[in-house]
Amino acid sequence: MKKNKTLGEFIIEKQAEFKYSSGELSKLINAIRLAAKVVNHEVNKAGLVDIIGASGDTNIQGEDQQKLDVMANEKFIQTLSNREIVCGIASEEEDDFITINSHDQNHQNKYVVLIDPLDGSSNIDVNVSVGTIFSIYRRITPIGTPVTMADFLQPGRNQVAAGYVVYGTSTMLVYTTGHGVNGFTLNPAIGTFYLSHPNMQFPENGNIYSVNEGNYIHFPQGVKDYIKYCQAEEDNRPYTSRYIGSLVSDFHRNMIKGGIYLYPKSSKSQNGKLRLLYECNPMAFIAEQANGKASDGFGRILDIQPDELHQRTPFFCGSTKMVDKLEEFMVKSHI
Ligand code: AHM
Ligand code: MG
Repeated sequence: MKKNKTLGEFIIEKQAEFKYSSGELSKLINAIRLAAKVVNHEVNKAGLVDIIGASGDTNIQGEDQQKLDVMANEKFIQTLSNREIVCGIASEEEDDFITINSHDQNHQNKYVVLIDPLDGSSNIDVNVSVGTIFSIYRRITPIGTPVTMADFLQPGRNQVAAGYVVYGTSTMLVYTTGHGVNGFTLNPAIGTFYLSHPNMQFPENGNIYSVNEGNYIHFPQGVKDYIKYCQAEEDNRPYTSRYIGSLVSDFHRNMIKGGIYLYPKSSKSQNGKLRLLYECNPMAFIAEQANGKASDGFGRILDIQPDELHQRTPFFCGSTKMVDKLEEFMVKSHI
């Protein structure tokens, strides 16, 4: 493999892998790459808010400072809609989906994008990594007509691409188009993403568990039992506990090192916290493409038929053997 391959080169090279490809999906990934760079630039300046003004303040040019999650939402929507490559966008930040080109009967755009523009944004104030998560489907309604809710409420197994950007110690874009998972690291000096993590794979088993243990008392019995199993002194256990509270970063670490991420339902929130369409489905698709597994505790995340845009689901994702074990405990506690 040629060294120092850029994301731009990789996208062009991979275009041939798609049956019926018109280059539209490549353009779409390119648009996301561009928006990610802009958002990265803003996120990196977050620590300067005390110096240049906090969100809600007026900056030196007399413009209002925007909250970063609002800014990220606008950047992704602008970039995707200006380029006329998608027919609809749904965002965790918006109540309803956005229809693109609804007045132009000639448009041929066939993809819809679902996006969580800045996940884990409460971490920004404390200089901890945040991320962007995206998910792409082919529309199911006829090309040239306005999109409908049905185009967005597809089961995750229909995704044609999904990915995330992690704004961490370095900024990375990781994505799949259903042919494995590849990771690209941004060289901030020249604004170029380079292929740094080809063919990413979850280790089959791992020794890290990531969960907000402060909620333990509210967890279902199966999850409590699994956590006790992780902590027991047997075989290669106790496991290590690592929880950033930023899904993208927790997922990214577990994919590289081997681990499981858990966001169960609790007695406080019956369906957990994470959103099926914006967070769980894209991460589940990436996980499966990287030989990992994603479950709601009893079944495959990608097989859930969504009923509404902002639906939540319990989420367990990571190294296959660890998710299998979690499911075993869930089933046992239900017998
Ligand atoms: P957000 O979409 O409001 O940012 O919430 C999602 C985030 C995830 O990134 C993270 O894993 C989780 O919420 C943390 O939640 P908690 O603070 O309840 O542990
Ligand atoms: Mg989120």
